Amino acid sequence: MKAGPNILITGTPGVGKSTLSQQIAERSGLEWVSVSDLARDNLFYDGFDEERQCPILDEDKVLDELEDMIAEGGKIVDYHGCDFFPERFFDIVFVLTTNNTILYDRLAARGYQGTKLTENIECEIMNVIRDEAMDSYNNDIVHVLPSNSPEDMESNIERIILWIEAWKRDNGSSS
Ligand code: DAT
Repeated sequence: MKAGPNILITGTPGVGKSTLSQQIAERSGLEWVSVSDLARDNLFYDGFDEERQCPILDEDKVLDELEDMIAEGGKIVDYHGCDFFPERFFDIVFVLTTNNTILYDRLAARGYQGTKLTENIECEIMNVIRDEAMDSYNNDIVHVLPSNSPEDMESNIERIILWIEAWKRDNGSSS
């Protein structure tokens, strides 16, 4: 039996995935798995993207590493992409979205500039990750959540915690 549900938190960089994932992990006891950190710590890279000045993710190595974790259950996986995970990995998918002027300020504060900044803002305006999630998973399990303010963050945390508790009740998990 799985230790808990497996949850995917996705969205454009800066929408609040890691903040939300960390909070849910603290409050629920589920384990937060940041795919970016996993890749960085294990050097799961396959070359370097000169244009974007960032390493290219080795998706196969990431998936190999995630396979056992997902089988165990109770994982909150956070990544700014979602089409390369097998559909069976997740019980539910949350796509965070942020108003583009707010996102601009967050990414600028993070030091993003030039193409990297505009590409990410365009990604959000064009709903790229939302559409990717809708195309990759059963739409019944994909939920789009606004993440503009601390109030949004709090209500998203509460909503997801309630969902986790319901999942545990329905699946007979005592933890
Ligand atoms: P991500 O992991 O999606 O890249 P993050 O969790 O690092 O994003 O958040 C980026 C910054 O924005 C960080 O300073 C926290 C802030 N932030 C995130 N979600 C927010 C929200 N709903 N309201 C206010 N600030 C938020």
